[in-house]
Amino acid sequence: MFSRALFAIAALTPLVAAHGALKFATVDGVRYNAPNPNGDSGDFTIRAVNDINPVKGTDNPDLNCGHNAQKAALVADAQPGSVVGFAWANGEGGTWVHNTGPVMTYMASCGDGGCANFDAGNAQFFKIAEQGKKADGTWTMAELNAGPDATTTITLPSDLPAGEYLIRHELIAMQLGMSPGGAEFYPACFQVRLASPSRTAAELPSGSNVVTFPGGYGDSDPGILDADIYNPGHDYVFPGPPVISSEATNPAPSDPSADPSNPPADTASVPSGTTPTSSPASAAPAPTSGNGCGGNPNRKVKRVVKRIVRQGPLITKKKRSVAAAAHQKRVEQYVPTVNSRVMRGLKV
Ligand SMILES: [Cu+2]
Repeated sequence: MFSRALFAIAALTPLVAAHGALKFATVDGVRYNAPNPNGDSGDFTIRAVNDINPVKGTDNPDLNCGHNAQKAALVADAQPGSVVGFAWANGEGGTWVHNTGPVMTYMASCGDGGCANFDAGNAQFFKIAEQGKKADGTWTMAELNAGPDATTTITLPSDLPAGEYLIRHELIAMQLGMSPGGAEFYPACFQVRLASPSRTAAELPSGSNVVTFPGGYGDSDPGILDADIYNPGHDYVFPGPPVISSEATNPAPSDPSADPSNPPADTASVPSGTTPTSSPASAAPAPTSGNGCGGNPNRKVKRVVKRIVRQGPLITKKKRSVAAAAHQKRVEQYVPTVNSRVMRGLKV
């Protein structure tokens, strides 16, 4: 009994550090803490989740707002064009570890009843921002690796009807995304009240701009199943609907960097002040040895990962944590070798 308990703790500890949850959001610099995962859901604006593990599978009901997400009692005040930041923590409240994959943000009207009573299963989500791979080859998600309170930021649209909205913010950690079912989804829902729009338009997006979760993604969609995710020359394709067009989320036509035929990956990114200052030598994805399931897997790792992922849907939750621990051990074993080769410019 005793040794079994010890084994369980030993097996779980690195996993706790490897995954995580939304830690807080900011609106124009005002901070709104998220409830602790599994903790008191109390008076918050962010919906409480009860698990720091990733949501797996695009038909999973928890793809909506996270594991067993509970409605929050409060809403945060926001303005059209407000800058909203998101900080993620690992399972111990420390720095987020994953660095490969998209950061996407959706909104949905909570309707006349307000967000405190709103069932997100019915939410008509439209995408307001997608942030992926940057010109230097690193991902926006990696900015979260800078420290425990590092944020990524987006700008709210300026032309939505006034009212209460769910902001569904999502990281997809893609380090296992080269195999079916490997993508790790981390969704979180933040309840805001949006003041009157700064421009007239004030209609909710509709039609093909709108999706539900689950429903908005498929397991083999580009950007969710992506064999080339670690290929430096690979153009990442975001899953889900297009980003709605608005002054706030698209560069004005006069912007010389704007190219309508090739929208920038960092559509709604604004400087957050927490971007790590990186030397040119660190332009490649940061080595993540000891960081749980991150890193640049080589073929051997890919094979192991493939096998584990294949087992995923068939095995029980308990067995899954054992399989994940085995996967992690193997990744930790191989990633330092692969990274050191990558750093020295050798073939992997
Ligand atoms: Cu993880």
